[in-house]
Amino acid sequence: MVINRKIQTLDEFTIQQMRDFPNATGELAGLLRDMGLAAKRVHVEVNKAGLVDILGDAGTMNVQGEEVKKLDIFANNQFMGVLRHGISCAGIGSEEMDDIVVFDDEISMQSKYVCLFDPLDGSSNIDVNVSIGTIFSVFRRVSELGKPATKEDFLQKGIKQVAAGYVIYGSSTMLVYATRRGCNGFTLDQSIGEFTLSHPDIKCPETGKIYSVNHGNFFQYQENVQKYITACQQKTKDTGGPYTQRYIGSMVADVHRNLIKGGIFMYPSTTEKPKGKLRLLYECNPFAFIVEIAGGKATDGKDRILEIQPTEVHQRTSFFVGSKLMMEEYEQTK
Ligand code: P6P
Repeated sequence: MVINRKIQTLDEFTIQQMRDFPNATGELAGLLRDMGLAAKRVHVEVNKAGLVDILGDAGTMNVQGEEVKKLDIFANNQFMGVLRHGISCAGIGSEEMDDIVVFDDEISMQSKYVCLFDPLDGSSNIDVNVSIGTIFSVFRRVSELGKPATKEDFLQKGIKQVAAGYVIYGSSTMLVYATRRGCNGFTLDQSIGEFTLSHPDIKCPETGKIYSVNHGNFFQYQENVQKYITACQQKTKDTGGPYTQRYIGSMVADVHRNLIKGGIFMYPSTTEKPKGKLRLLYECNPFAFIVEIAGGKATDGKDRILEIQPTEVHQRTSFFVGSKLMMEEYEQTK
């Protein structure tokens, strides 16, 4: 019987992926579905956030008499909650939590995976209605199953990720995730309340004409970075340009646009932030994995992001990510 599935939901897609791997236990597919469920709940709140008068500011009571939580705390609780109550995750690391949170119930301790996430990146942009996002990274544990997850499970090189993804709460809400089998995008169809496959097999264009960087920090950047930015500004039709500068100040939105259209995103180290601003484990590693799977590159300005050995959960790094040829042009700028 041929079933004509024009619209494939995230759940159907992850189950199909399992069918292609008969020995798969379904834990990773289950974890990804859990992330999709939390994302739908966050989507609802993010899209109400504009109605502050009804909802009230964080810390106040809303019209229903419920305490209004800051959206990033709300998002954190949603993602941590679905993972804690699922059967696929032994613990989490979050931008909102000082240290890792180990799930020490029997079922969670048997789980193969741990997850790190930034539950709501760019949340300062909510008040001005700019797109924001969730970023997540999944590792297979290195510690013994049946026992509590350990710090070593989280401090693995990015190359060891089994999956990584993000949710962008924008003009539409999309969930994009990558495994070694490819990178796929799902758009939330609110008429059925499901993420549906809208961007199959995403490939990052080998080159592009968009460069994304905060020009306000220009004179704090290292000389080679300044030279590359100036070269971008000097591009003409004859030298592969002209380039356009696009910087939203919300990493998920900037990197998503460049992943789809081609481009380079840079958050270099500065004199004020010599180690960079962005977090390695739950911002740069996941995007580096996603963009590499899609054919792009990601470095800290010198070394491949995915080869960096983490030493702490919240460590920062400088970050360059995007189209392969644009990244190589940057790397050749001395
Ligand atoms: P700046 C948002 O606060 C964030 O963490 C990323 O989403 C974004 O790319 C970056 O900081 C923007 O930082 O210093 O340019 O405002």
